[in-house]
Amino acid sequence: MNSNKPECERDAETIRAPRLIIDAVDDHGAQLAELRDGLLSRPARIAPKFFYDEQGCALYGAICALSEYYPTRTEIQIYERCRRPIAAQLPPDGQWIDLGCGDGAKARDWLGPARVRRYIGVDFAADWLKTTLSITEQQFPGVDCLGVVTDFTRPFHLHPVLNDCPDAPPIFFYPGSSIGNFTPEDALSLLRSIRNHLDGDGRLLIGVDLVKDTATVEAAYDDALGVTAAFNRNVLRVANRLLDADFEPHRFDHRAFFNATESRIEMHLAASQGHDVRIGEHRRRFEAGETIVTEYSYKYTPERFCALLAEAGYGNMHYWTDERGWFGVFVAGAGSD
Ligand code: AVI
Repeated sequence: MNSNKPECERDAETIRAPRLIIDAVDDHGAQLAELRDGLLSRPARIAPKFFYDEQGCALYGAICALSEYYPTRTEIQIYERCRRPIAAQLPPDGQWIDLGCGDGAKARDWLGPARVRRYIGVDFAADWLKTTLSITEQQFPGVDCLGVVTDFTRPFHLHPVLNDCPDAPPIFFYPGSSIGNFTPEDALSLLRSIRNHLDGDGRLLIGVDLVKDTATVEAAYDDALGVTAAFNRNVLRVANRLLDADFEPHRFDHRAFFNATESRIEMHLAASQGHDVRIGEHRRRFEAGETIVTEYSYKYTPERFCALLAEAGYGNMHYWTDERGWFGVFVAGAGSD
């Protein structure tokens, strides 16, 4: 009998269907209002989270495989080369919180080396999560697997879930340099939100794209095959579906450039000629050359990112980069309160 044990200490055979906790995620009305208001504002903007419908996820997968898009493969190289020293900075027998887990592949490579006791996938998309949990449970029958459906880009509270295993320190994993898609202010709030879950041995393991020469970074966001352009334009199809709008993606050009003052790639969609667009009950004119801001991707220096971590209350920081210094992997713990 083991039903009185915390979930993470039960025998693997007793864990069946993937367990999902739905954390009052989706205020669909608020999401639609955000999308509509952004498109009606001047300049027009769309939050990058709207990129990722089924087609957007497939296009993003294709971007990650492009020769120009260095971040994914550089981050994986760092993990492969530095797995042991990184794992040495992480507490054993912890709870691995995989933020925005997607297919969970990057996290699964850590479950053995970091001797993880419990895996918690966190994502906005419940369908992704179910598949990720099934695969992870199958590959790691000794690891307790759990999913939380939530929008962790807003302040979040995983304490009730983590307290189920109070002696297993949390390790938050946020790979892929998605932190770069937040403004520094929003990145600070997210880092603080994570920090609020850490004490003692808890850690954050995070991947961050670093500042480099402009040509390399611009090519990564404007590839020769036009995959990133398709990814960018696809967000207009998402807007059409969600808002009953009539954007014609081919009437917008993909623009991607490095803004050195802000240290960020900016992605825009620029109207190729002046034309009107219906957005639900509204009409909006886009003049020739007028743009919709679709994404910022901030690039940090290691010093700047460590300063952001310190400002968010972290201490005990370590980082690793590839030999070109293009990408950084940071481990940080709770600083002194
Ligand atoms: C998801 N995120 C980290 C990607 C990036 O590099 O900012 C999204 C992306 N946009 C264009 N290409 C990739």
